[in-house]
Amino acid sequence: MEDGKPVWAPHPTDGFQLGMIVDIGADALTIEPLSQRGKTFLAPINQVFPAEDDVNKHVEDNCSLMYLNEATLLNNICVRYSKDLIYTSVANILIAVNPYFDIPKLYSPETIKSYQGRSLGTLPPHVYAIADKAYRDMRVLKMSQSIIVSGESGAGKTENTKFVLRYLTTSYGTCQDIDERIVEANPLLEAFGNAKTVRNNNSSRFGKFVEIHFNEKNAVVGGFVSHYLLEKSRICMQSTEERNYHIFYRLCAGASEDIRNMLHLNSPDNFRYLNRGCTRYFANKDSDKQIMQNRKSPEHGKVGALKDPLLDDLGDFNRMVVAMKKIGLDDTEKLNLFRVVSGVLHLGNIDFEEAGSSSGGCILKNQTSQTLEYCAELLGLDQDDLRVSLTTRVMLTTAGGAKGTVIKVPLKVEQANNARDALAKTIYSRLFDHVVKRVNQCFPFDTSSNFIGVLDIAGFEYFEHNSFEQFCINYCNEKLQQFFNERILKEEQELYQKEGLGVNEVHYVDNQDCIDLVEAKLVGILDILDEENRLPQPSDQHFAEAVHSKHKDHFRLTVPRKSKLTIHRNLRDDEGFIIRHFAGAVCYETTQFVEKNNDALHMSLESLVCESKDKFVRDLFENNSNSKDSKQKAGKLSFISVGNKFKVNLSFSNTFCQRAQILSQLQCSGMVSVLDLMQGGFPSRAPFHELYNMYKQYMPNKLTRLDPRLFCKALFKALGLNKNDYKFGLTRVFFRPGKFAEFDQIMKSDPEHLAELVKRVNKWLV
Ligand code: AOV
Ligand code: MG
Repeated sequence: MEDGKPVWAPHPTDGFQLGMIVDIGADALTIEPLSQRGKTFLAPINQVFPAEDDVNKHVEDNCSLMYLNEATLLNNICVRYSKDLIYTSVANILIAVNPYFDIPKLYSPETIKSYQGRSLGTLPPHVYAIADKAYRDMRVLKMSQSIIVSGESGAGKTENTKFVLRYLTTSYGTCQDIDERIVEANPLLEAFGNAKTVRNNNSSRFGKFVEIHFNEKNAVVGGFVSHYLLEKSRICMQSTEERNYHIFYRLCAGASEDIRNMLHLNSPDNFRYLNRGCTRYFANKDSDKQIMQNRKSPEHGKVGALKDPLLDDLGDFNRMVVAMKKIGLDDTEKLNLFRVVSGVLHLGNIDFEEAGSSSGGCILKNQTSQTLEYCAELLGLDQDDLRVSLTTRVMLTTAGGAKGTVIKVPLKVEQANNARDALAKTIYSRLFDHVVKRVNQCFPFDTSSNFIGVLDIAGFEYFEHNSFEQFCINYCNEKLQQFFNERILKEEQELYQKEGLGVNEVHYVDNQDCIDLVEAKLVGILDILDEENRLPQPSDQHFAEAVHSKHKDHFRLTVPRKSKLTIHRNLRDDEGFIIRHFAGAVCYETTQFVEKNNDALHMSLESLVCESKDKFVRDLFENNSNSKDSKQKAGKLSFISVGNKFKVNLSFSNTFCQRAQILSQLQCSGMVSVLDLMQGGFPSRAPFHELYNMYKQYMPNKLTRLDPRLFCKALFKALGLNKNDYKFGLTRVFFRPGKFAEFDQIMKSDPEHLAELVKRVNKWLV
């Protein structure tokens, strides 16, 4: 930082502000803000950064700025955002800012065409450029590739994932039918697996890995979707201002009169599973265009409003039906799905009250209502069997003989409520499994050489109240961040070392301790919770105490301050814990952790649905090995850990431009560490033999007789490239940010220019 040059100094809401250094102290600088001449403030030295000469200038690749630091990164992204340029690259990584409205032509077929076959860096940063790089790398390296999308809830992961899929199928597909199906599978998956949350009107409540498969000619042949744990608790309860899965409301809003009558549907207000999240049914009459325009208003961030003008259940229903048709679902299959969805809704309306006898059991409330009848009819069950199974549990006693005797134990009201909800959750999640399976059947492939995979998970979340769902989702994001750290920061540095480049080490925050806190054997929070679930009388409070006592001085774990928990809910301190995640501290309330961690369904209910008269319902359960498992455990109150399922699944290796928030997202995502690395690093690289094969056709014989390493050395010398722009490692050349693209362009320039080049090489060789 030089005298008289402006610097970026911290600002509470904007992240940074421009100022001049007026005095230098031992560990603080005195800064005079440019916006408030005459006033000064102190700023820690390590939080003040040099600014670019022209702060209104912006660059496509952040690495080509003169100064690489978090302040210039933030400013670059914000200047670009103000011009509707939402994509910015940092070497090979793409940053996307959510615009919350459709930017004209940004994703048009013409734009798709323009990115095909173009090297990264030759066109403005775009998610299409990343998709094309993955494709070209797959072709050249003959290896499958993966694209990982990360970011907070609402950041735009799912939207960008869809753009990648559309780009690849449009550009490299040959069978229009398959291509269309890969794209159209999304509206269907989202209908069943996405919901409105406080952070995102279309929040993914499951993780997915979508593979697009290619044949040996590198043309799209099919696709495959793997899904990770759907958030099941949402089926029975939602937080204030949140909704259940889209499909429920869409079906109520859009089903024809006939279907409505057949499924006994009416307004969502009448269903317990829909009317408790406080969001009332609301069919939007605005046209789509108006909806999109609304998104740009400052109100757009308030997605939690009761009557959400951004949701259009009727229109979405119609779009979903079109998608179902396109992927090949016939009317019977469609009706099967709708029937089970309605069955779950009616199941939720079954109420219980105390039996009033000495049995301590319960009976159905409003015996005269048709709820039980509707539910039984839609799910193909016998009414009486359903009633009995919901209010009693079959137990196997082992006393008095090896074989044991079957007895029926009456359930208390609360137990019956739990049994009902467990049944609803199981049915719906089996239905979701079926939807994914069905989707996979619609783009089958016989042979596949390689695939490009896109990972889209539920993003990091922190609400006013955070529960087990947020805990699982944030743990998942913690794992993904670790993958990023390892893949980008650790491996990159190891490579520099191996190739002998002598680049300074960059430090980054390792989050292994946080992951251990969650998943370590015995002492990890997940295992403590499982342990609690196995106790004869598990309690959320006892669980929280156990967590605190096992991790007394853990850097990542603290007891919530009184105010945090007690303000809203009269909770005590010991009914929660705070975890310091990579993306910020989150206070979890442990009420219901135990209940939500248990996926078990009573045997009597399980066998009831397994023997449904409805073949579709029966199949949902039959094709699943889980049900066999729990049959073997007959009688025992089985417990199936949700948390552990999450753990197993994870072993994969809305804001405006509010600057301070964006800054924190950039810091948390590790982008600032990446910048530090890039500052002294060489993000593009190419093995000698690859460069040799790529360019030898243009070069004189004399040169091509050299071995690849010498060939490259000679070529670079002859081109007169700036020595600071590249480095020769042991097996490959490393380029400073943006320099490989420049080099590539020289090499692929017009014939005249090339002839001139060859002359120069010849001259140099002499
Ligand atoms: P997420 O996947 O990252 O959140 P989404 O991809 O669902 O977030 O984006 C949220 C909303 O932002 C979308 O429904 C769009 O309205 C809007 N949006 C995002 N990207 C764009 C874009 N490029 N152009 C226009 N609008 C966009 V979550 O699934 O909650 O973690 O669990
Ligand atoms: Mg999403």
